[in-house]
Amino acid sequence: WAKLDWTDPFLLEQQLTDEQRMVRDSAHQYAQAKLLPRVRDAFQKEQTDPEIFREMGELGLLGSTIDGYGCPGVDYVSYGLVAREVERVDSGYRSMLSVQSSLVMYPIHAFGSEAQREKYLPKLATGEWIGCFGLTEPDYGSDPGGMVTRARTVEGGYSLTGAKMWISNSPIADVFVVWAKTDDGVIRGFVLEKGMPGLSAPKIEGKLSLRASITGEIVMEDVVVGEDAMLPGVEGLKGPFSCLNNARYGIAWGALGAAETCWHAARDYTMERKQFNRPLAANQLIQLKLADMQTEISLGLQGCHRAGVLMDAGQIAPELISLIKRNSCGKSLEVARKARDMLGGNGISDEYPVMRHMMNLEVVNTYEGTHDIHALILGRTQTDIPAF
Ligand code: TGC
Ligand code: FAD
Repeated sequence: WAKLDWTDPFLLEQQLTDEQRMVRDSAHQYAQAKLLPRVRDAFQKEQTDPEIFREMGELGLLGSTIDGYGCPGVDYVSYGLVAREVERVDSGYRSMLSVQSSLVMYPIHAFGSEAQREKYLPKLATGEWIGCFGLTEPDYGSDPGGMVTRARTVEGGYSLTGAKMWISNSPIADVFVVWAKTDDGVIRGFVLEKGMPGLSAPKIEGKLSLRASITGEIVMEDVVVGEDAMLPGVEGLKGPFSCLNNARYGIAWGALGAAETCWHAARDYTMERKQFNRPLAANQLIQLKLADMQTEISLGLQGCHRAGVLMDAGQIAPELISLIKRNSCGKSLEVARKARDMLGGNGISDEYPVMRHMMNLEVVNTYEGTHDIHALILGRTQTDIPAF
C-alpha cells in the first residue's frame, strides 16, 4: 500500500500534464511573491492596485485560454489551476482575473467582430486596458432576463440607458461589456469605452467582503454608440450565460484554493497551540474538522479536474458547471468558518488569512449565481420543472 499524501490524497499532481504544471507553478510563484505581500494592506484599506492587471498580463494569465491576439491558448485545466493559485491568496485577485478573462475577453473573442477582437483583445491581454461586465441591475440580480437597460435604435447605431449594479472592476475599467434589450426586447451585448458621454462608473463603498477588488455601478444616460459597438455573434440570454459558464468554472477551482489556505492555517495553528497541556490538534473534535476539510477539498478538486477535462474535450454541460461552482463555494465557505473557529480569538485577526477568506467567500457563494440558484438549475435538470 502507498503512504497517503495528506495534502493531495487523490494525487491530483500526477493527473496534470507537464505544461499544466508549468503554468500552475508560474502562477503560484507570482501569487506568493507579488500578491501575498500586498493583500493584508489592500484588504484593510479597500484598495485595488491596477498594476496587478499589468503583472498578470506579462505572465500570460489574462484571457489565457484564447489562442492568438497576444494570448497563449492554454487549456481549461490550466486556467482552473491558475484561478486556484491566485485565490489561495485572495478571492478579490481571482475576481479581477476572472472578469477580465472570462467575462470580457471571452465574449469579445467568441461573439465579437474581427475588428472588435483586434481592437480590444491585445490590450486586455497585456492588462493595459481593464475590462468589466455589466449584467446585474439594481432590481434584477438572480433574474437577469428582467433587465430594464435599453439600447434604443438611433441613426447609425444605438443609445443606451440604464444602470448596472455590483460590477467588479467598473470604476477603473477602460472597456465595458454590457447587456441591454433592443427595441424588439432582445438581449444584446455592447462594448462601451471609458470617457463616452453619458457613461459613468461610481464606486460602491463600504464592502465588508472582497475588499481588495474594486466594485461599482455602471450608469448609462443616453450613451450613443455606432452599430460596430454591438457584439454581432450572439443574441438572447445565452450570450451572458455562456460567459458565466467559463467564469463559474474558474470560481469552482478558485474557491477551493481559498479553502486550502484556511485548512492549512487551521492545521498549523492547532498543531502549535496548546490548551489543557497538549496541542489542540490532539483533540478528536479538532481532528474531525481537519478530516472534513481534507475530504471536501480533495473531492472537490477531483470534480473540478474532471470538469476541466470535459471542458477541454468540448463535452461539458453547463449544469455540471453549476454543480461544481455550488459545491466548491458552499464547501469552501464551510471550511473557512470552521477554520476561523479553530483559531479562537486569533481567528478574527488579519495576522491570519482565515477571516479575510471567510468574508470573501460569502460573496463568492453569492455572485455568478447564488448557491440556491444553482440548486434550482440542478433541480430543473432532474425534474424538467423550472422552480425559479
Ligand atoms: P433560461 O430560460 O434558463 O435560459 C435563457 C436562454 O439562455 C440559455 N442558457 C444558457 N446558455 C449557455 N449557458 C448557460 N449556462 C445557459 N443557461 C441558459 C438557454 O438555453 C436559453 O436559450 P434560448 O436560445 O432558448 O433563449 O433563462 P432564465 O431567465 O429562466 O434563467 C434562470 C437562471 C436562474 C438559470 C438564470 O437566470 C441564472 O443563472 N441566474 C443567475 C444570474 C447570475 O449568475 N448572474 C451573474 C452576474 S455576473 C457576476 O456575478 C460576475 S462576478 C465576477 C467576479 O467578480 O468574479
Ligand atoms: P437576489 O437575486 O435578490 O437574491 C437574494 C436571495 O434570494 C438569494 O439568497 C437568492 O438565492 C434568493 N433567491 C432569488 N431568487 C430565488 C428563487 N426564485 N427561489 C429561491 N430563492 C431565490 N454582477 C455582474 O453583472 N457583474 C459583475 O462583475 C458582478 N460582480 C459582483 C461583485 C460583487 C462583490 C457582488 C456582491 C456581486 C457582483 N455581481 C456582479 C452581482 C451578482 O451576480 C449578484 O449579486 C447575484 O447574481 C445575486 O443577485 P442579487 O444580489 O440581486 O440577489
